[in-house]
Amino acid sequence: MRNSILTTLLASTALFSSCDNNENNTPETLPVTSFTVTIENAFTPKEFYTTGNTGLIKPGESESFSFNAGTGHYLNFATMFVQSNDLFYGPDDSGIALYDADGNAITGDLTSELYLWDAGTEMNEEPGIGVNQPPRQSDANTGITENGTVKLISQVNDGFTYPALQDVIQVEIAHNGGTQFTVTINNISNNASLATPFAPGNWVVHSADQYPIFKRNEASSIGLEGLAEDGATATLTASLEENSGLVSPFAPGAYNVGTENLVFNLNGTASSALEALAEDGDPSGFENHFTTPDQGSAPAPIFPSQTYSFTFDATDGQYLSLATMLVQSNDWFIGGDAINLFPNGQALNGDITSQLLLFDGGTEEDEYAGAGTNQAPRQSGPNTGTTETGSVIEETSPSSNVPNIENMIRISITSNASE
Ligand SMILES: [Ca+2]
Ligand SMILES: [Ca+2]
Ligand SMILES: [Ca+2]
Ligand SMILES: [Ca+2]
Repeated sequence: MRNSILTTLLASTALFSSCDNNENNTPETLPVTSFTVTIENAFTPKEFYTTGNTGLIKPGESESFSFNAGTGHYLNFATMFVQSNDLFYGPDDSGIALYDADGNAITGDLTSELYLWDAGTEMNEEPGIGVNQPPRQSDANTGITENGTVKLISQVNDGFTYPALQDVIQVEIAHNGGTQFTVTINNISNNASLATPFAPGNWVVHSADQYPIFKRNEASSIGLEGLAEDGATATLTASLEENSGLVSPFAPGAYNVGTENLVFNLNGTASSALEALAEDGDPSGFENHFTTPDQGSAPAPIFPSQTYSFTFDATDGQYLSLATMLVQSNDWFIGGDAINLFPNGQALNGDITSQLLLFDGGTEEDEYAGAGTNQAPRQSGPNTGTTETGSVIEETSPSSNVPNIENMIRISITSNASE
């Protein structure tokens, strides 16, 4: 109570004195300015986690691709059976789970999970013979339009005989440790009843109940049509790339206003309060928090386009420090380290995103963002992960899928007139 009376007295004194004559200001009569800070999750929503391409794989050749993936992730891919009109090899529409029910990475031969699919976009001709199949057609997208749906070739009665899948394609997956996998597609069709190249294709890592390339018994997308008829992947690639990438919430965080940063000590050891904030999004060890999204009524993380906001009073000579966990990490947080609230004596106003940095709390070993088993969305409980005995440092080399700060978060500050 005494504090608030004092503040009011100082504020009114300040108002009068600033009206009178600024040169008479003493530290006790500095104007009090009210600030509102808004923190917005600026990630662009994405449907899938990561994606890439495969090239032409001729009989006897192989191609490998690598990616990071976490529990809950699935692999999907498609590559054309070139000696056909619109057939392709790939897993079922919902993909292949990359971890088993116990959370162990899958490894080994995936061939038994593959199928030969008919995209339903071009009338089938006899494989290896048809004049509208890529080795013989006059141009791309040549053939009789089918207006069908994507079906297993075993459910298409076209009267033709196809080489046994296991004589044509063999796909293996290796777990390289951590969250990294390598998939190898082997074209073994040299000794099959019909040898065929595999055309350039697409792969994508996604979540459960997603159908990034096609859906069984539904019409093919334009992108899949290009892949399946001509190995023309540009459209599907553009669509998958636009819809793939890291997306992370930000967790409830902490701030302080004063002459020094009481939230984190750059190059110092993290406090237990900061450790909980950075590893588990728990700011309860700090005096000042922002916990409830403006769009909600209870403490929660903010998802893309959601915001936290908080208001405080400050006087010239004071600084704002804050921290909010990048949830798809082990102990990374985005922070402001003593942001001057009165640069050149003027109250700070506007977008101050450029004053934020990504920090590593130095308390837990880092995994690939969005995939690590010990990161908040996937870990078995708080404070789970390999202990790191480091300092709070700026994280200048995060995993390659982490966007620039301005594509993750936006922070603005509004200063109101003196009270
Ligand atoms: Ca067809
Ligand atoms: Ca064709
Ligand atoms: Ca770390
Ligand atoms: Ca952890």
